[in-house]
Amino acid sequence: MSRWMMLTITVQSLQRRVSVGNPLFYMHHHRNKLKGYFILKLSFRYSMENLDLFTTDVLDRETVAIYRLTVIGTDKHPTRPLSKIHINISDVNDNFPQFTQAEYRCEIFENSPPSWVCDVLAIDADSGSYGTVQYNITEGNDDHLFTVDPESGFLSTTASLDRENVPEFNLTVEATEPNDPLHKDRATVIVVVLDRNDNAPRFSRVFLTEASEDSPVGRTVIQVTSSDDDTGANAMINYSIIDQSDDVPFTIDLTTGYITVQRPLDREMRDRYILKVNANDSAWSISTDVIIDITDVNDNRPVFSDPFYTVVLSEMKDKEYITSVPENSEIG
Ligand SMILES: [Ca+2]
Ligand SMILES: [Ca+2]
Ligand SMILES: [Ca+2]
Ligand SMILES: [Ca+2]
Repeated sequence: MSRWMMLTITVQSLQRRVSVGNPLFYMHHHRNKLKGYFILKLSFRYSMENLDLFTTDVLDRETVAIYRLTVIGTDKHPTRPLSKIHINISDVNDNFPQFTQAEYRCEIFENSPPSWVCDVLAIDADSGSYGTVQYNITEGNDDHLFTVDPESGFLSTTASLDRENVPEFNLTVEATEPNDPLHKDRATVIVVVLDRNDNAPRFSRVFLTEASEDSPVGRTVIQVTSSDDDTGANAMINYSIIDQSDDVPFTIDLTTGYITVQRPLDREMRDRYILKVNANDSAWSISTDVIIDITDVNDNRPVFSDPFYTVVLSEMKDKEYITSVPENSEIG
């Protein structure tokens, strides 16, 4: 930016035609006819008439860096160019670096070796050293897991990341002019750590329950639950009953883990089931025992051990205990 600029053009052939105070000359800018930016004024110095060129407003090199002006006489030959003036606007450091975005969102998979994450870019409209930008991470990088190339703005990791430890980083990057640290801009870089299936499911507890032997088919006896530190599909668990040599009267729901009665139970046939239940997240597989004790209900009538019981009775006094009859039924 240059406030007032004066340029003297001596146009000898014009001297006789110039009269002070009249609008004798005008300027063309080669591109967009910025007529208002310059004005020519007549002056007398060293016994000569001169044309002085003045600016009428602030110039901005970052808007127009070069003016190509044509001076045309207006008295007799209006269209004949009398002089051409090229003006290069010299730069001053009047622009700050500016990031192209206030916030950058970047993604990287966890467990990746140190690698490129994304680019940040700040632009300083000035030229040369006035427009040079240096990048730096100023906040959110306490563990030095990230680095930014000071010249290119390439952001990369220095170590592999663990999504289960820190799923997202919030970095502040700064773009500074090396020669003027007060000329700077800041931006936020959100680094989202993408998940890999690097955690196996874990069962939530020991699974031990009782089921009454008259439980109807379809009744839920227990729910097998598990957790997985991963996220999304990497934490989707499928359940199944495995390694069952004998046929078990239970089934498990693939996704909910509900174990339900599949066939009628009979405690007198079998009073305990130990199911081996598997949990699978498509990469990892774990299993646990689920113990189901079958509890009794009074579902057996008493049965006598002998078809006949013979006792010899003498005359009874009043009431008298005669004998006990063994019952052959099982508990119940
Ligand atoms: Ca600058
Ligand atoms: Ca400038
Ligand atoms: Ca997992
Ligand atoms: Ca993971």
